[in-house]
Amino acid sequence: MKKVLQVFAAVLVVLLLTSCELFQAPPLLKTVTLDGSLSDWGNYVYTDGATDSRWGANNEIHKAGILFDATNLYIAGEFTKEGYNNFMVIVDLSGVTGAQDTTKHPWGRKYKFEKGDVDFVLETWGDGYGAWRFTSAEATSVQVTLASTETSDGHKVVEIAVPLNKLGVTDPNKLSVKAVFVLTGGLSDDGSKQYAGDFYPNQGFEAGDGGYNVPVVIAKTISNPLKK
Ligand SMILES: [Ca+2]
Ligand SMILES: [Ca+2]
Ligand SMILES: [Ca+2]
Repeated sequence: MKKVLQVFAAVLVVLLLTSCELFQAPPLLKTVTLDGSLSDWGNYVYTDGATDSRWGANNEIHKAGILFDATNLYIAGEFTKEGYNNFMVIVDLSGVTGAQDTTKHPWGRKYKFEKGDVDFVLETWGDGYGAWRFTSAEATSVQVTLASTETSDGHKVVEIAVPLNKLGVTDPNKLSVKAVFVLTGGLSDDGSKQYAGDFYPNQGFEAGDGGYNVPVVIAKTISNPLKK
C-alpha cells in the first residue's frame, strides 16, 4: 500500500510540474513575412487616428505594431512624413539593461520612458533607416532587415526584423517588449524642446506645435505580450 501511495505521490508531482510548465507557456507571439504588407499582422497592428497629428496630414502615424518570435523582433508602421521627420520606435526589452534616456542618440533625440529603460531605437523614412542598441554607455548601430512599400494614397508602409541576439536578448521565451511610436522631428535651436508630431499610443499631453520640454517623458506604451 505504501508503495502505491509513493507512486501516486510521484505521479501527482509530475502532473503538477507539467501544469506549471503549461502556465509558463512561452510568450512567443508570431512570425511575419517582410513583404511591406501588414495583412499578416492581424490584431498585432494597431490603428492610430488619421487626423491627430500636430503637423497635419503629411506627418501622420496611421498604423504601428511590434511583436517577436524566437529569433526576431518585428516592427510595423504606416505613416506619412515630410523633410527630416521620421517614424521612430523606442523599445524597452525585459531582461535587458539599456539607457535611462535617448541622450546618446547620434541625431540628438530627447525621449525617455516614465517607467523602464531604452534598449533599442529605430527611425525610418520609408526605404531607409537608422537603428541603435542603447546601453548605459553608448548607442551602437544595429543592422536590421526592412521591407517598404507605399499605398495608393501615399502612405509609407514598413516592416522590419531585428535579430533578438543583436539586442542582448538571451531567452526569447521570457521576453516581453514595451514600445512607443513617434513621428519625430528634431530639437529646437536652443535644445530646450523636442518636436514630435504624432504618437502611438496617444500620450494625452499632445498640444500646440508639438514642441515639448526635453526630455519628452513617455507615459503610455504598448506591451507584448499584453499585460494581464
Ligand atoms: Ca507582411
Ligand atoms: Ca495619427
Ligand atoms: Ca496618435
